[in-house]
Amino acid sequence: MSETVERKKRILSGIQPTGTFTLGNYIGAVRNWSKLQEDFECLYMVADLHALTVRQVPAELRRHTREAAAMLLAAGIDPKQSLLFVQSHVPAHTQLNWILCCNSQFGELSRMTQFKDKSAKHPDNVNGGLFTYPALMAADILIYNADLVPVGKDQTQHVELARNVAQRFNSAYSPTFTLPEGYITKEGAKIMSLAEPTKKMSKSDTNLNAFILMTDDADTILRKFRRAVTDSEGVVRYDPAEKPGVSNLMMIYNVFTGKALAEIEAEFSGKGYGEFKDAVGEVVANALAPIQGEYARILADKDYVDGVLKDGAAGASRLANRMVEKVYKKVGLLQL
Ligand code: ATP
Ligand code: LTN
Repeated sequence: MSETVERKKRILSGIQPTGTFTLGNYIGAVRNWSKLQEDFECLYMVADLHALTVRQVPAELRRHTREAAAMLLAAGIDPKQSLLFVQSHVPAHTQLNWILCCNSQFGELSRMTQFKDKSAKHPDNVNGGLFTYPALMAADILIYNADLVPVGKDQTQHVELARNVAQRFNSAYSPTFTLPEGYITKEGAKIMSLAEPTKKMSKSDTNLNAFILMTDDADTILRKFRRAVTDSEGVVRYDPAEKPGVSNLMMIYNVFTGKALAEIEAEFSGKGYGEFKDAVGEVVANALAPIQGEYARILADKDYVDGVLKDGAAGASRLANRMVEKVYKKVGLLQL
């Protein structure tokens, strides 16, 4: 990847290796990543440092990190087109992080809903990293001058913060960072929990029926959808406020079939939720099957995955180190 004046727009995104990816991660983020590779210069990252903001079992974090990389490759990230790397393999991110921490305000960090949610979820471990999480995420983005950041809706607040920090730095020193924008698809920007459809589907949910994992087999997928919480009306109708469960399932069906919501309503008019849920389960199982095949194949070749990550880290480091050098100079750190 060379930096020319007339460069393609650049994309950066990341995902935490906090567990196996869910259908929410796939629909909201990962599914779009491979599609963007043609038109953009893409960097995709396994955000292992961010995962440490919640206590992790070391051996599991290591395993999940490699699995995350394998899943991204299975989902269509092409290492010939894009850079795929692990966050901690590019130390420049943490070097820039400190500078951005010093340019982030306590007030703005306190307003982040993810911080509030995760503090409530882990009241015994409200650590400094959890609080400054968005400054590290800003470093991930700004270090590459990324133009667009494809994420699910829950991450828009963090991308906004990165933009504000960039703007603040640029005006305090001199134009340095590109102002990034979130890139959020209309469909499936927020897939909800199957057990509590007013909450986002999350891979760290303790209720195993809340999510579909990318590695779930067809029977498990069908079973989880059959159990999905709906309502007592018995009509397949899109109304996220009144019918969050059914609307969530309709959105998932829409993503994989391309059928409009009105078309889905017509298709299941007069039919019960049982038939509808089975139809959703089937399209999801069919969509995931080829990815799962690829995933098993790729994961079995550890050397290949590690080789991709090494190349990715080398390519990303070249770009990132240049930016850190520039920033350190601008803020007045002595260069010898
Ligand atoms: P955790 O449960 O550990 O917080 P998570 O499942 O929320 O993890 P992240 O690693 O934080 O996942 O997010 C990776 C990407 O997936 C982000 O772009 C995020 O916006 C997106 N994403 C996560 N959950 C959903 C969801 N339910 N619907 C749509 N997009 C989602
Ligand atoms: N915070 C993100 C993961 C993440 C990320 C990034 C996303 C870390 N660094 C940079 C986009 C750009 C999350 O999904 N929770």
